[in-house]
Formats: sequence, structure tokens, C-alpha cells
Amino acid sequence: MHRRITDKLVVATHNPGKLAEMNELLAPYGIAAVSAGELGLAEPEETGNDFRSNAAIKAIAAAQATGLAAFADDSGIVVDALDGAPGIYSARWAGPSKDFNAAMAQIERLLQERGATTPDRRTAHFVSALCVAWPDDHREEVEARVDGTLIWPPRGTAGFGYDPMFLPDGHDRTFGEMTSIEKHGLPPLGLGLSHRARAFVKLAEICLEPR
Ligand code: ITT
Repeated sequence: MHRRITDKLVVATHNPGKLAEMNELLAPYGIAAVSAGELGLAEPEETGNDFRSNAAIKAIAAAQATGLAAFADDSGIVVDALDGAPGIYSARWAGPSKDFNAAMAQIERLLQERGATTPDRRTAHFVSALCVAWPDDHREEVEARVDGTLIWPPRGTAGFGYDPMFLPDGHDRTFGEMTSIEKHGLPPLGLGLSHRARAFVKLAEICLEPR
């Protein structure tokens, strides 16, 4: 049976861009949220082979450390012409200094090497796996994606990570050129645009009630 989120929730991420989005998504539900960073929680090693397992690793670690329900996102960009890279290694491609300009340039270099110069060869999708874990090991898990094309040079300074390079299908602005509200694309704008908002809609259906 699905379980509702009723108490205080730990948002188990150390990524400030993600944290802002996860807090915005939670806001209409009136759940008190505290971040892993605020609580000084350690970052667990992400040893899973897929997004879903890594989201669970992060949520379980935070739930065990705090005794509270914990909400984690594992996400990344999957580039078709690069056989799915960087995928679950999307954060690592930015290196210890978290340089996403360098990570985007690396993707572009590899696309050029493979002759992926036309939009049909430059398709990619973002994936978000969300997990809420409780201290008694109950878990709720959902996943969603958004398809698009990689453009070069990157455009826009909003968002985080690979946003400036990603043009979602059906749009003429990159995620880096959208406000976070547009990137979520939730009502009244739509039924969810970003991978994270689409996954969150599924999570809200099973775990949350609007206040
Ligand atoms: P936490 O594990 O602490 O949550 P992280 O940044 O290490 O933070 P991930 O392991 O899930 O998180 O890595 C996902 C990476 O994929 C992230 O660092 C971004 O670079 C990229 N990414 C995920 N969602 C994105 C989005 O909405 N826009 C741009 N880039 C995104």
C-alpha cells in the first residue's frame, strides 16, 4: 500500500539547484522540509547501477540518519549518440569543481567527434528518479523523463547543470532560458515539463494531498 507523507521531510540532496526545485514542487503541499545540507548529513556513495537505486540509496541514508521521512532525486542526462552517457554519471562529468560548462563542452566535443551535428543525431533525455524513504524501510519510488535536443552553444543562465544545452521537444527555449516555473510546466502551464516535475506529479498522486 502507498504511504502518505504527513510529517516533516528531509530533502536529501546536496545540489542547491535541485534543492530549490524540490522545495518549489513541495510548496503547495504545506510539508515542512529541511535539507540534508542544513542537517549536515554526509553524502552517501552512489553505488547503484541505475537512477532508481541511487535515489533509494540517498533517501534511505537520510531517513536512517535522521529518523524522518526523506526525499531524494537521482537524475541525469542520457545522450543517444553517446550510447546513453553521461547518464547516472552526469554529476561526475563536471568533476570535483562542479564545472558544468566543462561538462557541456565535453558532451559537445564527443558529439562532434561522432559527427552528430544535425538535430536528429543530437537527441537526449533527462531522467529523474524520486524516492521517499521512511525510517522503517518503507519506500515510494517513481521515475520520469523529458525528451529533447542538445544545442550548441548553450543558451541561458537560469537553472543548473546541463539546462543551457537542453531544448525540450516542442519548445524553442532551453531549460536555461526558462524560469523554474516554466521548467516545471505544471498547471496552469501544463501537466509537467521537466523530468523532475513529471516524476513529482506521479509521487504527489500517491503520497501527497494539496493543502
Ligand atoms: P545529490 O546527489 O546530492 O542530489 P547531485 O548533483 O550529485 O546531487 P545526481 O547524482 O542525481 O545529483 O546528479 C545529477 C546531475 O545531473 C546533476 O548534478 C546535474 O548536473 C544533472 N541534472 C539533473 N537534473 C538536471 C536538471 O533539471 N537540469 C540540469 N541538469 C540536471
